[in-house]
Amino acid sequence: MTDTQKIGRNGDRTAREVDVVVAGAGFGGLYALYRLRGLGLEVQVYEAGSDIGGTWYWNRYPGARCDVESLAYSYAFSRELEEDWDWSERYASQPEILEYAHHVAERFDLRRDIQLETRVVSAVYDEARGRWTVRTDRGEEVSAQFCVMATGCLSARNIPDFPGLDRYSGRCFHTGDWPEEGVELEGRRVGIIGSGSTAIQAIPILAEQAGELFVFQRTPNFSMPARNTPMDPDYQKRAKASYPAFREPFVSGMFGLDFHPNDRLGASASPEERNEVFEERWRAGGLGVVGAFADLFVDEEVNEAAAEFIRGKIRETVHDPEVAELLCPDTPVGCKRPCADTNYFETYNRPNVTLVDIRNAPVEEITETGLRTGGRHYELDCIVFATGFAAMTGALLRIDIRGRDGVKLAEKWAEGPKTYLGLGVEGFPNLFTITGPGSPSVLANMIPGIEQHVNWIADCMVYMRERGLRRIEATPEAEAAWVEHVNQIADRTIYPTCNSWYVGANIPGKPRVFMPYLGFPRYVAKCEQVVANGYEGFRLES
Ligand code: NA7
Repeated sequence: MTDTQKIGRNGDRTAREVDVVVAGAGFGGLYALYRLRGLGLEVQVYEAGSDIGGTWYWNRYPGARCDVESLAYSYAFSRELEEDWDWSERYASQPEILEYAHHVAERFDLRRDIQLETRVVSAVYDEARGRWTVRTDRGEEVSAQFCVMATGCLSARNIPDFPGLDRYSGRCFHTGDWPEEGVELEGRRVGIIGSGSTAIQAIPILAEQAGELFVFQRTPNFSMPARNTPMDPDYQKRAKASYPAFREPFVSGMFGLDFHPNDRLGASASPEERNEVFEERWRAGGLGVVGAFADLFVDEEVNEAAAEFIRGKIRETVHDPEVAELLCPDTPVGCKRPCADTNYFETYNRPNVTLVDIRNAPVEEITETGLRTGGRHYELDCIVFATGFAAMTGALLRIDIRGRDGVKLAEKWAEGPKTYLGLGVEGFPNLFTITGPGSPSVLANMIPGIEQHVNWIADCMVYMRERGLRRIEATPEAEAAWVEHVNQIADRTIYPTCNSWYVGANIPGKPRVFMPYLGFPRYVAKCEQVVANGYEGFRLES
């Protein structure tokens, strides 16, 4: 028996009762614990990893780095925290972000309510009691009034079902589960499958470490130089002196990101003017080219101008014209997640790097000693899977979540995720999802997105407590209208036109639905309006 269980009056085991179970101790779970504990609630956090940090704990691959400026990719809830933490680079590396998560946990004494190496495996709603029974892979059971799923948007790893994988005798790793002790690659023949933003960060470093590197690319991606630099102390000081004003552009633009959105329309600019703007943003570094014009995501011609500008840069950089062409994407810019890199395209000029185009010749099999594609066998000492995640829904669906009448979340979402505001699900009372599908999540700066969600949930719990309400659930009408609205907004843009993980296209058989909500400020306004109207769209009961 664990300390989360006790003997009931009849000698049976009864689950420990808490107010809230939080699944996940990444940035969402940490802040949820801080806020909800601050309300006097008893909170139990379970974390599958052996440390806190979520995404930034698991993604330890070489080159892992955030492509949102570090000063903006940080919590805003505590002035003291803002003051006492200094970032060392414009874009923080994974170790530094993890260190920041540790600092937050120590500073606010969070660890005592977090149980590590414990995965939530099921959450079942008991309608009679109005409580959730949560079970873990350690066999523990706890009963909670609320469940807060802080399970992350990009945490359920995708390793494609390549034939023969089990007979491979070399070492293989998914970038999202990189060994903590690192991997010795010197002199080795390394293969990496994938060319998304993870691979684009890892490839330049792997190429330096490995004897030979083979990149197996199915779809090329647009990438822009990050131009990362050590943090300028004056810049950091100025930002901190008026932190809310510094953060403002990161939350007020459509994406809540440092795209530095331009109000100007590309359609009314000449080709020369457009190129000037693209060039200026390319030189500044980061993802700014994507925000070059207000119509870049809706006007195909403007988008194509940006695409051709970046293709021009790839052709200038990569010496071998055939390799350069293979690296030029033919999708609209931004339609798949845009990437920021350090020496990505330059890496293809190294003599130890080979680009293998597998668009028309998929990986046929993994053999004992390597990989076969296009009729050729590649001997490899190590295979790196940079093959992404079952984005947005994967981490939720691998938990056996059952709501009212025993309905499984997996059944409810068989045709794609359905939520109200990406916060609540009809049929699943008192269960909240942080940055869930239907919320801006991956199309916004994650940390402000998390803070906004946690604050909304905490305020909702206060509202319920003050009125003696014990149950909150999205109504079917509000949920259906929201799902339709999320898709209507996306359909006005280029987003649904390509096979991205935003639409679930990276996972065979996953329903094709655009999952994130586009427009962080509009979303925040909607959440506020829902509250102002007495939690409109939710049914509240005592
Ligand atoms: P992504 O962006 O999903 O990239 C995964 C890559 O793996 C991508 O290039 C895929 O090609 C490729 N892939 C996936 N399955 C296969 C198979 N079966 N064969 C060959 N290639 C395959 O994941 P990342 O980890 O790079 O980035 C995820 C997010 O994490 C990132 O956007 C940040 O927000 C943080 P495809 O494009 O599907 O043809």
